[in-house]
Amino acid sequence: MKTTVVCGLLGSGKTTFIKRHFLSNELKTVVLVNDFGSVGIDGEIISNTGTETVELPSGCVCCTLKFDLITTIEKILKELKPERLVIEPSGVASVSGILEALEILKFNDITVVGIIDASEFLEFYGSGMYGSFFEDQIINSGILLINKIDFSNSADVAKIAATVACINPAAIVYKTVNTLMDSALPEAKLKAVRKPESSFHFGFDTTALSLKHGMPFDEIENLFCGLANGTYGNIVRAKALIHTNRGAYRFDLSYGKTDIVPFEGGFTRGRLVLIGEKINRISLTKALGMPALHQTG
Ligand SMILES: Nc1nc2c(ncn2[C@@H]2O[C@H](COP(=O)(O)OP(=O)(O)OP(=O)(O)O)[C@@H](O)[C@H]2O)c(=O)[nH]1
Ligand SMILES: [Mg+2]
Repeated sequence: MKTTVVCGLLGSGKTTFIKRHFLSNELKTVVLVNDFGSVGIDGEIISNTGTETVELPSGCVCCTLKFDLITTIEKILKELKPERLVIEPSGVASVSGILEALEILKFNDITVVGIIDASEFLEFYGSGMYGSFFEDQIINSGILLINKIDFSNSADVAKIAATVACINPAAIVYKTVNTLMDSALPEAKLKAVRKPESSFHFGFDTTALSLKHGMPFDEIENLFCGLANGTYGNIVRAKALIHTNRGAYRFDLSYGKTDIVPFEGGFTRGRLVLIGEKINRISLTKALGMPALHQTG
């Protein structure tokens, strides 16, 4: 069985990549998603395209979830018998932690695709605010996409490419918009798992709220403005699937930038998931006029 691990920081484009590259594949594919919220949204987005999707509940795969990851994969192999397994870890997970779990399972046909958000990388990498996250990602990625270059300029993209080449000269690098590559995915099998010099763990807080049908579109749009400008805490990422009074929409906020797109296909219940620091749940639930569905942290 072929295994592809698609890793990258929150909102870099992992789900976009999976939707674009694996869903019309001739191989029987199962996607394992480990989203950051307790009621993940990515699983629903991918399964909506008709692909078998399994969700691994939120958490840090490098720590407590390693055992869960192994048992979930064993179950997938037994029950679904895929020819290809695609894993999307959460945007705060350690890819080497996941690869160690795959080593325990004795997987030997693994490709790691690392997605980098070109609009944020230089600031985040330069400031060191994400510890060894990027080193962990880049040293283990056979293929690297410098994505969201439409939000960046060519000088910065060149700087990112040079930085990445210094950390992992062997990686095959693409510069992309919406993870669109100008060629088919090349062969780049992982030879050995590499651990960064130091480990990392993020102390982010997550919240999930359920949203009722028919909520006014404008209210949700305003809410996302508030989420982007700090009204509800330092929100680094927010995702929602909502049945608004104008139809079903996906709202997607990543480091201050919001995407709002109509959502084709059904989903069970409207919901909003957030990750960040000092999330102000009281004002958030008040703004929505809704009780909290689930809260962590
Ligand atoms: N402008 C622009 N937007 C992009 C690009 N790639 C992805 N996006 C958008 O960025 C948002 C986040 O993309 P996702 O694919 O959900 O990112 P992700 O890495 O799966 O996010 P998490 O799983 O939450 O960590 C979505 O609204 C995408 O449509 C790009 O190259 N340019
Ligand atoms: Mg995703």
